[in-house]
Amino acid sequence: MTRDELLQQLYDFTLVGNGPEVLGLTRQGLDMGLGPETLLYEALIPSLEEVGARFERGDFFVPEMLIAGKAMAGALEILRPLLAETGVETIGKIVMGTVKGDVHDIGKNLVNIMFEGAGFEVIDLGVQVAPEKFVDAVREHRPDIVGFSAFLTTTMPMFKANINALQKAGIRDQVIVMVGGAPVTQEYADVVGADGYAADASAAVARAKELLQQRRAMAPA
Ligand code: B1M
Repeated sequence: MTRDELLQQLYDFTLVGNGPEVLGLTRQGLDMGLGPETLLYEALIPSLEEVGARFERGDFFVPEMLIAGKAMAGALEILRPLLAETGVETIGKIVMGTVKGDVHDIGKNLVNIMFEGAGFEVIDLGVQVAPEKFVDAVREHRPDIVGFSAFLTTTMPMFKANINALQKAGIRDQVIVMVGGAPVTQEYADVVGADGYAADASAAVARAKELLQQRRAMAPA
């Protein structure tokens, strides 16, 4: 099988949610020498985008979305150690979670993997995380950054609720707030008062490093 044929098959089997084929092709792709980023950005993620487009058109329903998501999540588990392969020292701590009311976690998990790969310690609170749980985690773990993911226009307002909860607890200034997720924009991040936004996992790492550097440069010696 050629490289292009493998990527096409990986795309097609993800689209129909065939988990065993997706796992097999992911392993085969790695054996062929394809990088984990190639498998992700040239097959797995475009396939899920197409799943979303079909759902919007009414050609796919929730079960199709679910099995495609599961197939992708399986592949991500194989790619995780490769993406997070790192010898670098811990450069910061981040608490991450998908906001209350939202069960999407593939994007968040990918961001976590890239953060780990860049040397961050990641504390993952999972999905449907309520504001008080974020507050408790910030108090307990004292992270440099708290990251909120939201994937639905209806759950994006939880960013503001989370930030309000941090403010009410008197700890808003102790932590950098980053937000992201498919429908989120820089403008929205600004409106809710987040410190940073990124459109994808690699950009999230770059932005986090930037914000951390700024914060540390401003901190009293
Ligand atoms: Co859902 N869903 N879904 N879904 N689902 C979307 C998000 C949708 C865009 C599909 C569509 O209509 N085109 C749509 C949202 C529309 C909107 O609000 N604008 C949608 C909908 C409507 C729904 C339901 C409401 C459907 C229903 O029940 N009628 C329902 C909601 C359930 C709920 O949460 N309460 C629902 C359910 C589900 C499943 C459970 C079936 C499944 C989730 C499985 C899972 O995550 N474990 C699912 C899936 C698979 C999708 C799509 C198809 C794929 C999502 C995905 O994993 N993408 C999605 C369509 C799409 O996104 N095009 C869709 C791949 C992933 C790598 O990308 O998630 O964007 P992404 O993550 C990126 C960036 O966003 C960014 O980096 C990530 C990696 O590069 N990022 C950050 C993420 N977090 C970040 C944090 C940061 C910085 C960057 O800083 C802290």
